[in-house]
Amino acid sequence: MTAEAEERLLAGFEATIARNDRIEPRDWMPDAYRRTLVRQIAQHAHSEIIGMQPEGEWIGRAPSLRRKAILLAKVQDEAGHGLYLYSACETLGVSRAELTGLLLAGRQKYSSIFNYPTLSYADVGTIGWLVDGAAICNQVPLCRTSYGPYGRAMIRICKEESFHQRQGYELLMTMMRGTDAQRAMVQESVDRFWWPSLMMFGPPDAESTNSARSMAWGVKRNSNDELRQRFVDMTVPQADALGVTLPDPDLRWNDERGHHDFGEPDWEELAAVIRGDGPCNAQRMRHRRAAHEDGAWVREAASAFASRSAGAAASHSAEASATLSAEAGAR
Ligand code: FAQ
Repeated sequence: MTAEAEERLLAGFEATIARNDRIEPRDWMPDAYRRTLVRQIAQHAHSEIIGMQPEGEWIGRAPSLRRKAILLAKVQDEAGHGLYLYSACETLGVSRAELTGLLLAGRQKYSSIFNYPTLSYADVGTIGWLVDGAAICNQVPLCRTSYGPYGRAMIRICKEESFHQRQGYELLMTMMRGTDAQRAMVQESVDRFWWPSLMMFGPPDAESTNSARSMAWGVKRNSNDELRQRFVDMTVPQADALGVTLPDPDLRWNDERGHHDFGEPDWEELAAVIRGDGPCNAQRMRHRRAAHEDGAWVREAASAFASRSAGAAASHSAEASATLSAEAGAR
């Protein structure tokens, strides 16, 4: 392609972004835009699939049939979110198998939050309330992301995440109306998950290496710090209604800013978890690898079935066209 032709394509791409229109899979896009999308969407997809582990551990230990059914449905929804996101990524020319390979080789990431253990059943409620709550804050603006397939996947995901958040809140509210031991279990769980939930939004803006470019392209619509603030402002009244304390002595309303002030998360801890040194990184990856290996026969069977069906369809259509030509010849 000539440099002039490429400039024309780039100008068209930039005009689409400036109009806030969507880029679609067959549109021309700069390689760096494609790479950014693959990086972010794949990381998001891997997070949904690895995110099934911490809560999944409690399916067999749910305290009632009702709670078991709710938890099963939630964990299954997360698998669905992963699949929509892998499909969105496939429209950029990279297959789910390749993305899984990159995750297993440690060349792609997943969210830090899933590297923390779930120590009590209250954690199921806290994950719903805080982790899905943070996910919603982060993901509602992504419904307006500049890449069409990602934005459309996010609409459905956000509806389901809102439902998950209410489910978690309802579970915690039920426990808070129970015994002293149940209330203490909720508080202990909130104490452990509060700071890691704030870290889900990524490093502070000044250290966020991708934000400026992603925001200029309309991939991200808000900065990490803006969304973190939105989450804190949204969550404080919910904590009051629930009757739990958020473990931050610096947390207070600031009249002048019209927002809550809050303490600094431990950014060293986030860096360590992203590096692979969090409490459960090794366990999560071990489990993901084992699940991938155990699933090999399903992938083989599905591929064999697909190629047999494709072969049958091809010979059926060859037979049909031979019949048509024979009939045409006879006429
Ligand atoms: N964990 O320059 P930035 C869920 C990495 S889904 C791990 O600020 P960016 C549903 C980042 O990749 C949760 N790594 O990066 C659910 C980058 O490294 P790279 C997942 C992190 O992309 C609920 C480097 O640090 N959600 O919860 C994290 O502009 C319950 C520098 O960071 C999404 O993926 C982190 N927390 O902003 C499921 C949402 N933060 O890639 C089950 C979509 C940063 O250059 C149960 N993603 N890093 O090597 C996003 O919005 C963005 O990618 C951010 C990071 C905001 C996560």
